[in-house]
Amino acid sequence: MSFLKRMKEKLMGSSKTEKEELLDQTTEEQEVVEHSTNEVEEITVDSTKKIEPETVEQEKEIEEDNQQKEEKNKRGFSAFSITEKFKSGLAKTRDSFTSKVNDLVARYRHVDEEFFEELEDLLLQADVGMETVMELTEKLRFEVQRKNIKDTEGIQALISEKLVEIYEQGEEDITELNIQEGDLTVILFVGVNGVGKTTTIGKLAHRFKKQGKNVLLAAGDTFRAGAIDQLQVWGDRVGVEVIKQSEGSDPAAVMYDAIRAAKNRKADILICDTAGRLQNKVNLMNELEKIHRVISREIPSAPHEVLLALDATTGQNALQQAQIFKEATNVTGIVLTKLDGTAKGGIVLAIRNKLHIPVKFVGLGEQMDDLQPFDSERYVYGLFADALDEQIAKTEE
Ligand SMILES: Nc1nc2c(ncn2[C@@H]2O[C@H](COP(=O)(O)OP(=O)(O)OP(=O)(O)O)[C@@H](O)[C@H]2O)c(=O)[nH]1
Ligand SMILES: [Mg+2]
Repeated sequence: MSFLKRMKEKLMGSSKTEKEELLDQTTEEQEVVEHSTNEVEEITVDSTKKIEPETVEQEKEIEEDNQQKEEKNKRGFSAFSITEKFKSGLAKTRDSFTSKVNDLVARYRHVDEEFFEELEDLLLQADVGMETVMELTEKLRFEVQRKNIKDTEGIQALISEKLVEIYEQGEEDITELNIQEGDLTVILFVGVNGVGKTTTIGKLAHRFKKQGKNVLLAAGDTFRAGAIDQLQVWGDRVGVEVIKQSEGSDPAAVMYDAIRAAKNRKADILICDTAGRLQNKVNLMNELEKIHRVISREIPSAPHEVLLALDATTGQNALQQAQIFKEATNVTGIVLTKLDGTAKGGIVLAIRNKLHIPVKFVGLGEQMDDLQPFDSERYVYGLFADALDEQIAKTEE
């Protein structure tokens, strides 16, 4: 099936995975409002709530709005659907990168060498990375020749399809977490200061809880003042227990306690926070090794996932961090945070190509539901949404 057809299915909510994932989503979206006093309050927004109209025009507007909502519900496509989240989370990248691509397509009516060269420049500016750019344009040149494509109209669909191919590299299910069904799964988070580890742990705990799992958190960042409290705030917000010791204690000892507690409480998932200080590589290796050792002494197959949090807004710097952590510990996946905060969302592709570690989740905002499993098709759709919408509409049923 072509990329456009698959995307159309995802947008219409008729594909199996979309439906399965929608079951995961609550129909009511929860919004978290953080007050300046640091108190946290949950507000439930009920999308079905009726607003009383004051004028005839208003009544008409509301009716149209309700019709649209109904239409979307019939298609199993809520306003907060996953695809929409990717689309809005990638708005900054789309605004800068994609509008330039659209501009390029408008300026060059015909696909020629100069068009490819300018396209390469644009991709490099979006942090896609040299290797990926070269691989992409090579594939494009080949397809253009094979299909005898002459003009640039609609080339965004071809670019999208090839980007997905490059990302997937023939592998399937690369974003799946290694979950031990019916047994305890231990997930360890690593990453430098401020990349979003603790926030992501909170969002992930929320996600698991919605799936009915029994979740426990381990406050392994005993180094930074306030880190334990910050995790506790998330624990309270999500409604999960946090296993902690006092500031300055040995993180490995916290892990030991947490695993014992998780076993006693028959928890399904234990998520462990760690300190973000990036000292020299030897210290980092020693500390992570110790944590690792304590965890696997209690459960030989654990940790089942070591997730490295990287901040998308740091660009190429994120790649260097990943390299260091990759050497220090067995990173099984990447969580790319703050993708909504950068215009250089192409970094996802560079990470995949350079590090060969799959991006398992992306952070698309600061709300609890803004952590999404990475989906290369939705990501690429998010990059080119407007141009693709037109072409998707043209594809036959
Ligand atoms: N816009 C946006 N902000 C995010 C996202 N993820 C995290 N943040 C913000 O990034 C900031 C740092 O997040 P933390 O979770 O404290 O980072 P950390 O890695 O635990 O930091 P340390 O504990 O200092 O190592 C917070 O203000 C978060 O709200 C995201 O996906 N999008
Ligand atoms: Mg933290």
